[in-house]
Amino acid sequence: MGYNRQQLIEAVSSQMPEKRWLHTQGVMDTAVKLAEQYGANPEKADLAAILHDVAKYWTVQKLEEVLVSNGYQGDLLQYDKPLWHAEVGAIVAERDYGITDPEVLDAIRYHTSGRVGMTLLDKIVCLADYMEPGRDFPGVNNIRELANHSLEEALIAGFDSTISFLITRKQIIYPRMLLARNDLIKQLEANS
Ligand code: DGI
Ligand code: FE
Ligand code: FE
Repeated sequence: MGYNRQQLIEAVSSQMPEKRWLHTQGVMDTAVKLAEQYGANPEKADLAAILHDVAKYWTVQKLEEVLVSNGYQGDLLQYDKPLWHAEVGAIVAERDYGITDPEVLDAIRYHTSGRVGMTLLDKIVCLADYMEPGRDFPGVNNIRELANHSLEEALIAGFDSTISFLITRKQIIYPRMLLARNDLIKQLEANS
């Protein structure tokens, strides 16, 4: 318990290859900037970003064991394994690193799929994960442009890109991501 920021950084970076740590640093910088721009708490954005991919390189067996041993009741185990590290990240942030702030834990938990009713911090961490400077996929520059004026529009473009990618690869789409995307569109309509 009681890890300070530097200790967290050491603990997290030691569990991943260099390139993933560089990605994490990009997410930290981007999430802090977005938090300042959109009026969220930058310290919370930084903390969630540090931890968001902590379990990315854990084995499938370990991820499953954490979910099962923590009595996980959701539907993730029926969906693809690349989704599991987000929920496990939130569990280990609390259990192993003493993070208690539910906003930070949720931003980690929903960073891959989003959810209906995303908080400002959820949106910032999820979007920072899409647009950090190291990301290079078709459409990423459009997402960065959209982020200058709308978190929701940028996130929708991010989810659309993931969904299109999964469709071209004939992969299963986690329904929560579709629900999160639809909810963001409703939020935009409500504000227009
Ligand atoms: O962990 P990162 O690579 O930084 O980013 P992420 O947490 O957004 O995870 C992205 C990975 O998860 C990527 O390989 C695509 C995959 N993914 C995201 N949503 C879905 C998914 N895979 C499947 N099969 N279904 C999904 O709905
Ligand atoms: Fe991730
Ligand atoms: Fe990430």
